[in-house]
Amino acid sequence: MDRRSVVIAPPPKVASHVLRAGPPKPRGPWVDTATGVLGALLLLVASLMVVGLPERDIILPQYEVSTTQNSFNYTSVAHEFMEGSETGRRYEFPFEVPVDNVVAIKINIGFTDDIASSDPDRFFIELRDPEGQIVEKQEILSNEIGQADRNNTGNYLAKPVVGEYNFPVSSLPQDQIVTGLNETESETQVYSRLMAGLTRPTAGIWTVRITLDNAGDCPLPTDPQRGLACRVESSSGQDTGNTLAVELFRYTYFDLKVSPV
Ligand SMILES: [Ca+2]
Repeated sequence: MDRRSVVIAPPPKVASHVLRAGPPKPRGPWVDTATGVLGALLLLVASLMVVGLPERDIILPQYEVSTTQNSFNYTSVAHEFMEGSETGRRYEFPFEVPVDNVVAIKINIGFTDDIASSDPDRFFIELRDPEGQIVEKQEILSNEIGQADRNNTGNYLAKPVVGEYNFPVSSLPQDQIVTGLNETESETQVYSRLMAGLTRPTAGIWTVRITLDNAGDCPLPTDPQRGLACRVESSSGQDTGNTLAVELFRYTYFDLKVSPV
């Protein structure tokens, strides 16, 4: 028997694969672009949802608000003023103003010197509000000396005088466009809301206080012709007073007109 040596040899190596982590496969540039576009689209959709979803659109009503003016006239009322005492010199004409929101008061005051050839008369005029406060300032009303009558030598013709006074009381609101506070605020509610902020209390008794400062007497001898005529009109040479009239007392007040735009 052929003995052969047996060589014990290690088993042949078997090729083995070892799995190792390696660097990621490089991506192409289009992948990044696509991802970016997708992200932007998602963001856009999300944004649109945020804008579109919240409740529903609220459209508030709009109103055109314009200011209107109204006025009321008191017609002539007269009083006789006399020198000699404070009560004779002064009188207060009362006028009831039943509304708020007065913006202006106009007063016309007139008188005629009852001794045409005498020196001028002079009155102080004050408008006082319901609180008794003087409005603006004191005014002075005086007449001119009467003119010699061409058709009747020695006679003089008195020149009636009328003073017109405008007293501002408050400013006039401006026209405007107003948006409702909510969807259902009505014209009436807008009117009430605005008027609550604009109303100025003016209702009450207003007075025109007149004071006779001086009733001019007959002139000094420097004007003998007029002096002579005056002595015919007033033997004492004195002018003791005159009747004066508040010929017009007009108060103007505002209101609002609210209409849908
Ligand atoms: Ca006079």
